[in-house]
Amino acid sequence: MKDASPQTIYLKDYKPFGYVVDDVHLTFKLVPNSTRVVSKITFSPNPDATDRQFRLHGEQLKLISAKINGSDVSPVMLDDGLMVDAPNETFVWEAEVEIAPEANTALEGLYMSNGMYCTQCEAEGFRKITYYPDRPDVMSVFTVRIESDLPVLLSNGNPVAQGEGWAEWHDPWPKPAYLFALVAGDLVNHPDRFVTQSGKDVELNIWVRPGDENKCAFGMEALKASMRWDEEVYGREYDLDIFNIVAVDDFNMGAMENKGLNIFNSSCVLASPETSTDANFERIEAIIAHEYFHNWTGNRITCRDWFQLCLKEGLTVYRDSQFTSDMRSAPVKRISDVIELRGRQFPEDQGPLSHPVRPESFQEINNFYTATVYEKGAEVIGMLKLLVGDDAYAKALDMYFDRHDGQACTIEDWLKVFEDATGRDLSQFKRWYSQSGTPRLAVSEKFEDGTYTLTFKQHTPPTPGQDVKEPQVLPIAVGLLAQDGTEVTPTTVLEMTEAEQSFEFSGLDAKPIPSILRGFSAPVVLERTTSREENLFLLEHDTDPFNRWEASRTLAREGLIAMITDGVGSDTLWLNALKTAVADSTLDPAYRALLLSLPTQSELAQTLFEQGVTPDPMAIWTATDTLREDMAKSWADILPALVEETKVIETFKPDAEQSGKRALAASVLAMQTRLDGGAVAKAQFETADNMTLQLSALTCLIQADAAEDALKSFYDQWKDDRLVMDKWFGLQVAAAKPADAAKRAKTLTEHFDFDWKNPNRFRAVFGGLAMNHAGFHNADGSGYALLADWLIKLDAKNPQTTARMCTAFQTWKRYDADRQAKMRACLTRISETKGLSRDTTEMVSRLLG
Ligand code: 0A1
Ligand code: ZN
Repeated sequence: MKDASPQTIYLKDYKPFGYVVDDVHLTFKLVPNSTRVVSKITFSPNPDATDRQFRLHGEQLKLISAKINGSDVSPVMLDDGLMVDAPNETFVWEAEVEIAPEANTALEGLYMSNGMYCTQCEAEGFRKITYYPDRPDVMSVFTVRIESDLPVLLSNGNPVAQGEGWAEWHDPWPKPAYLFALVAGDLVNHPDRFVTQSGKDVELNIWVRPGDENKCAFGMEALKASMRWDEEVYGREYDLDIFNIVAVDDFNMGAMENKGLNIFNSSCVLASPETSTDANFERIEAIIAHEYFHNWTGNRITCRDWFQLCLKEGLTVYRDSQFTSDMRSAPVKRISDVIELRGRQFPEDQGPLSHPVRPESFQEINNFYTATVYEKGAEVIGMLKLLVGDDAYAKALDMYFDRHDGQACTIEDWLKVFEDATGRDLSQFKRWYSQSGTPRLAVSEKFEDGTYTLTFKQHTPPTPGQDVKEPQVLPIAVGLLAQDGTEVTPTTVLEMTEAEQSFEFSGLDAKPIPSILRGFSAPVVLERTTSREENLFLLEHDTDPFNRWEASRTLAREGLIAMITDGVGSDTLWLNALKTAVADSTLDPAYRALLLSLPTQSELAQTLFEQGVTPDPMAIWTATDTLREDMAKSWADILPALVEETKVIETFKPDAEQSGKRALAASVLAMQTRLDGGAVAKAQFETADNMTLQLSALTCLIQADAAEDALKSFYDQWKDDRLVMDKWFGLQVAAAKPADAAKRAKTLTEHFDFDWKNPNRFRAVFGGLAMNHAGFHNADGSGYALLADWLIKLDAKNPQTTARMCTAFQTWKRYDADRQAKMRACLTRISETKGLSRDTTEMVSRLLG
């Protein structure tokens, strides 16, 4: 059993395992509550290890028998596994254990979902399947036999044989246990084929529950596009005869890159125009790519230990964002990524959960699948590429694949490759992996005798366990514009390494207007008081699409802050400038939709907090609402043309072009709804033939308090579609008026279809509540209390999802004393729950600091 007594594991304590695994044979006799797992594993002494203790991980297993070289042994049973005397030479370990997949609600190890057996072994789930050295640096070839009456029996690698009630699979590529997978179920497949660069014919399948087979085509196209892209851009080819994807309804995360057998949360693979929004399609394409790209960055080259998680995740997120940029629009993808980074990673890095991209200790590794490891980890790769240049990046990656194929590696190995490929010393750059917190970058400027000087000062505030920070390497992309809007200095990457550093641009006729941190070239907070005029100028003239958007975003944020703190009205100068840009039909509609998005209410709360003002969630909500109202009123005259321009008459396609139009149309509809009370939205809701249009109309109707009938008819139409019902549950809470959000969430938890043990459904309601900033932070504390009640309830069934959802409280120290006291009380109440899981215990204790 996992127990709640916290035990901290440190990076510095890494030691290799005493044995290597030569091969693994597993036989599964599948029975819902008494599955037998028979293992036969060959171990040999590890020449790189000194400690020859033979200790295997194992949790929630009933040991039936254990043998070494054919003779029974009696291991010492431990809390987290077993230990036994083992020979100092090659030997065969055999064990039989019994497990209960049907009773497994934690969704880790082998579990059941709608009658289907499936596995989730990352990070440490394999130890719930059998006794094994469940650590990523122990890699082996696996042969698996599955015995079950279910018609489809899958595991990793290639199929070797099958008969009535059994199947055998062999994976020739050595892998760590976290990449093991097994699926057994009554499934149907969407098949296809892919011929690799070198002419290898690969069978592809997406396996789903009967009835879902019409929702696989898009995912299959995304898979083939990913396979082609990885060949063309990274020179990486697929390496098995078959690639299977399985959709599962009950899954804690998005998807999992098990070798040759990816398992997906059904929400991240199933798609159809009627049931999925454009955003769903884009996300599915990205996740399929992400999991596929892991075949090289994660599987062929894996992590030595879990502290190195960013080695595979940061790089693979970086690769999937490159893929999306290539498939769609690069500026739109960059802006969307930065919105995400600021929305999820910055709050994490600026609060009690802040940790380095490569953490140095943990209690429960599942708590470190974070925005910092993933998204900041990807930013670090992007900076590295910017610093060394595209050619050197390609050379270093080739060297990485050549040098480390088949190995379990560290960040040191990764950086060494770049050092060897470029001759650079990356020791200072490495601080990006060890220092937590978001650096703040102040800028001042000077113009004298034709020379323009930019002086930067960097500073990172203290974070838990790290009071003092050293200067980091910051690539700062800068361009200079003349007063007439022409670019006098194109984008130049300045490499800042000191705490304070100046850069000169000479030979200029007049003082230029700088465009700093183009493309968001480093994940920092830029502290620069740019005048309103200068931002308006950049909104009109910047050649860098990111900074053009950023100028508008800054004006929006500053305008909203002034509305909140000084009670002034909306910034009409900005509204007019933005109106011109939004009406400009030469600009990509998707980009214009992003120009129209306002800073989130949580982002405004953080800005106020940093300015020493205690954020009042209701005041933030009101200012945002007022601004939206003013926007609608003052733009009424351009709406008809935008409606015309964004109409899609062609057959639905979830591509960049159509989805961009629909994204802009959704913003336009929101404005129209403010003007007409919902008439156009109602008509759109009734005639929509795709989920994007249906849902954007429903959102508007909810916000206009005119959704009662629509919600009912939506329910009637979609009550049998789990994924669409998740939207129905989530939207009602996320889009509710602040005073109604917690009440609405509570009512929905009493709904017949509220299956709280399904992570997607639980997240729909409570993720929706956490997303409703003013609703969650309602002064009466009802949002906090409701979430705490449910987290306590869920923890007993599913610790992983519970712990992740505790992050809703991560910004608690921003708010007033009364709200802080209420949130602290909730966290304390959770922490005092009897039998609380290790996952949630660690999370809550970090949150409480
Ligand atoms: N490696 C997967 C994500 C993942 C991580 C942990 C899981 O269970 C604890 C499940 C999936 C990815 O990056 O997609
Ligand atoms: Zn990943």
